[in-house]
Amino acid sequence: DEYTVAILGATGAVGTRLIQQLEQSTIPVSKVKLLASSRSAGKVLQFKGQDVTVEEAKPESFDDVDLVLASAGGAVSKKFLPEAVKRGAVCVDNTSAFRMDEDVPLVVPEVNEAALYNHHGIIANPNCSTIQMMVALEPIRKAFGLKQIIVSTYQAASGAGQSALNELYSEAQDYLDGKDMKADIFPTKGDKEHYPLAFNLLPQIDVLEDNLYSHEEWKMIHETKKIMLGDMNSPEIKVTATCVRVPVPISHGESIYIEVEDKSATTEQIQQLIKDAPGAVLQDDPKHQVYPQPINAVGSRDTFVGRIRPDLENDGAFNMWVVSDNLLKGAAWNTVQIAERLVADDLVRVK
Ligand code: A2P
Ligand code: 11C
Repeated sequence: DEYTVAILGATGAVGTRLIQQLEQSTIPVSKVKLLASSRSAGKVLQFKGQDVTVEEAKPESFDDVDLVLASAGGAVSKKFLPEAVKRGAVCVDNTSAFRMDEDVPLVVPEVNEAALYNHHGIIANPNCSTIQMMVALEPIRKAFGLKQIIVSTYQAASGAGQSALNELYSEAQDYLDGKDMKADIFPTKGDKEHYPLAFNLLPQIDVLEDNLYSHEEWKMIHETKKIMLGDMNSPEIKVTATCVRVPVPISHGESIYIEVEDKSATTEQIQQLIKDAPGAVLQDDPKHQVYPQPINAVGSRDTFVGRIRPDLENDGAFNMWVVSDNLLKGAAWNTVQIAERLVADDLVRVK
């Protein structure tokens, strides 16, 4: 079989990577449709060296489409993906629109690929900061059990999209030129106040909710439970998160503290688990100052893990540092990887 694949949001920070990851994937593509807003209609992009004209997304755009890869924002997915499913397409959605729906699998292939068998046309790709944490922690959970996760994130500007990344660059330029920095997007587009990110840190990603957590923090808690335990409210693993935007263009960093069930676990065993884990790379050699860094992770599909060390005060507890390209494993690659599994397992059809 060959597939007609539509990329919704093809001109965005994730969309351009979806094109590239699809080009490099094992999926046999007979035709690619690049969809965006009316602003980009007529723009010419390339797929495998061929020109493809971007079209404005409409319900009819999904006639004869087999597979949709979506990253144009939650509202756009809500509007178009049910239309695509109605027309027989299977959608892998990189937005948060459907992640917590009961009949929508939320998948990191290294953790819960089997959940794909229960799809009803839409499969959700988790939030970028959740995905890289899952790649690092699932092998540890399987071997030693997990009681608690305490995570602090250092999230790159590109997580908020191409225009946000552009804002970081222009703020940095203005700062170095001695001008006032203009902030219109960070911490989050729709909010009342805006603050510069360049030469700064913003402890707000997405909106701040009434429970005093940001929505990004909420996602890390509940997506983790749905992916690892199949229940977004499971009490089995306790998770708490602090999410911070840092003036790094690409690749999220995470400081993760875990408490495992099996207190016999050693640092060496955890290092070996990471070495053997699919999608993970151990970069952990303190004697030679080797540890993951965002600038080295850009462009890689892998999740890099280092600084693994036992808590000196609590048995069965460890600290570690995890870095991955938020636009690839955190978004475009995980989405295309899910699509590859759907193709390999003959799941590109709606029940
Ligand atoms: P456009 O370039 O036409 O605005 P990012 O995450 O980098 O901000 O990118 C968002 C992506 O979503 C872009 O490709 C953008 O297209 C697309 N998009 C935004 N609004 C819509 C819409 N109403 N319909 C289809 N695509 C949209
Ligand atoms: C950020 N994690 O870095 C967000 C972006 O739920 O898919 C991804 C939002 C999402 O701003």
